Amino acid sequence: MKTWMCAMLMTMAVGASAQNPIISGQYSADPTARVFNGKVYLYPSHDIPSPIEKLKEWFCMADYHVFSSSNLTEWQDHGVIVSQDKVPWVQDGSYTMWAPDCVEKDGKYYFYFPAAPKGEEKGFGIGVAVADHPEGPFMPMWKPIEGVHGIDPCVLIDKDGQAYIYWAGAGLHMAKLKPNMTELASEPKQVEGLPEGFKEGPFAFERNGKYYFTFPWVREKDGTETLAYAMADHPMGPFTFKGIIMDESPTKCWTNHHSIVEYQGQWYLFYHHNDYSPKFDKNRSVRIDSLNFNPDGTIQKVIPTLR
Ligand code: FUB
Repeated sequence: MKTWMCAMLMTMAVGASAQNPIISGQYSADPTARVFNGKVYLYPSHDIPSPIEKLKEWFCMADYHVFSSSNLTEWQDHGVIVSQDKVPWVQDGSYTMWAPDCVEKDGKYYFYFPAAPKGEEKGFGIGVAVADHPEGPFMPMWKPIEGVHGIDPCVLIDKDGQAYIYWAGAGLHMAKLKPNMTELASEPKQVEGLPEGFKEGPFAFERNGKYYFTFPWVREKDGTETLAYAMADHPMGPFTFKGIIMDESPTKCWTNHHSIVEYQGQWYLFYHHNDYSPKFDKNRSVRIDSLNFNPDGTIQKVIPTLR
């Protein structure tokens, strides 16, 4: 039996787990964790073994699930919230529902997700689906956000209510969002002050008046992704590079992708490795570890908990 099949059967029987990886019964990647209504909601990508030849060795994702937990141990799967065949602008059968984000503004939940748009041979757009509750039902907009070409959206809402969107295209980009959360309010700007090397998966957050811009970073030729960060006094920088949050994956998963959230007084790093699919790193699984800050606001390195 293939490795992934064994892993799926085993974890389906086990159900929710207190150990890493935290989601069982399906592959999960690119986890964005958000605290809504006193619970942690987890919006990951959903890796599947590809049903089409073209993607047999690549990422393959047809939909998104959302999970919630109040103790970070037992996770409830609320089921599919958005799927490729229900989004009017997404290319049929493209399996490109990559890393998402979800934020709340004025009682509405905005789910941001990248996918391949209809009529385009290459490239990604970023769309929005809107709901009244964090678990949906989410209603996708008719078209992707104009002016945004790329993957891995992250949205930060500042204390004054201004929302910013960050994404990965050719480089990492950022722009202001209009109050409707679905249109840009400023021209996209490249994020500067970051080191050389491949970067994607931006995640921005605020703590004690400092803005953290965190991102997967390949620091060495032929290396895999580390997680790294920069800091600023404003959501759009200028950012100063600070260092590494997590080293390359011990399981040799080429990608890592993360989010950072405070819950009940403790900060956590959500990220992924390929624990359930050691031989194929495009079938990943979400993990959590505690994350701590130094008194000057810099981040202490996180060592992945193996189990
Ligand atoms: O999950 C597909 C892609 O892999 C994501 O968009 C990247 O951040 C990487 O995790």
